[in-house]
Amino acid sequence: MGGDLFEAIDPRPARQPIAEGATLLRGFALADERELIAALRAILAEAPFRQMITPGGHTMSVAMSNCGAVGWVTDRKGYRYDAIDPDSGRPWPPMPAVLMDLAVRAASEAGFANFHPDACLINRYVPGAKMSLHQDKDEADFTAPIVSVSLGLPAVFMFGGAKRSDKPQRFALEHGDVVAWGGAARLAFHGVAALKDGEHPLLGRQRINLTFRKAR
Ligand code: MD3
Ligand code: FE
Repeated sequence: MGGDLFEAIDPRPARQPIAEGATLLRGFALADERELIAALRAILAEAPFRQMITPGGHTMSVAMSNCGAVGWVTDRKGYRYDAIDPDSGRPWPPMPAVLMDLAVRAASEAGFANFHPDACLINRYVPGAKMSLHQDKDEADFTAPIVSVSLGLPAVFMFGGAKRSDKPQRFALEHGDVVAWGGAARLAFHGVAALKDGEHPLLGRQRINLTFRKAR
């Protein structure tokens, strides 16, 4: 009864198909926000954010770290997944249960059963940081989805098509939003517009995005 009423007036439905294979779960991570942030702080104490270098020699505006069996890295030699953090020479911190469970539940909710991520890339955007249109192609198995979790300041996400030239649709990703990208969406071009300044009550002047991947 009351549920129907709220459904009628809530401008942000809980589950929104945004494209073939892509499902937006608004606020899905909110119930775990404090536990997620505490787990991230522990990971980042072992593997701090760093701005990596692209093969073309550019420093990325987004700072990155990883947890899990492997982590995504880039340097002058190329893009790849590696079990060792090149900054510390040690393995990446393991993926905490609170992160793993959230990713698996979100994938399942979006229709991707048996998601077994082995990598979580942690992206940090400060005001002005952006990510240009790209495809995620460094994983071994494109039948597995990628699950993304947005925390902190809102961002404008750009979701394009199979070709770089396909005009992207733009939509806002806010604190707590989770998206599962699989099927036809898995190899779509996508990016993030330059982060607008602001202050988030829990995270301050930044946006943190987690992407859970099956890399191997
Ligand atoms: C659509 N990160 O790390 S998350 C990336 O907000 C990346 O930091 C962005 O793109 C961020 O590679 C976007 C949403 C996302 C992630 C992977 C996708 C969308 C995707 C893979 C295929 C299609
Ligand atoms: Fe990506």
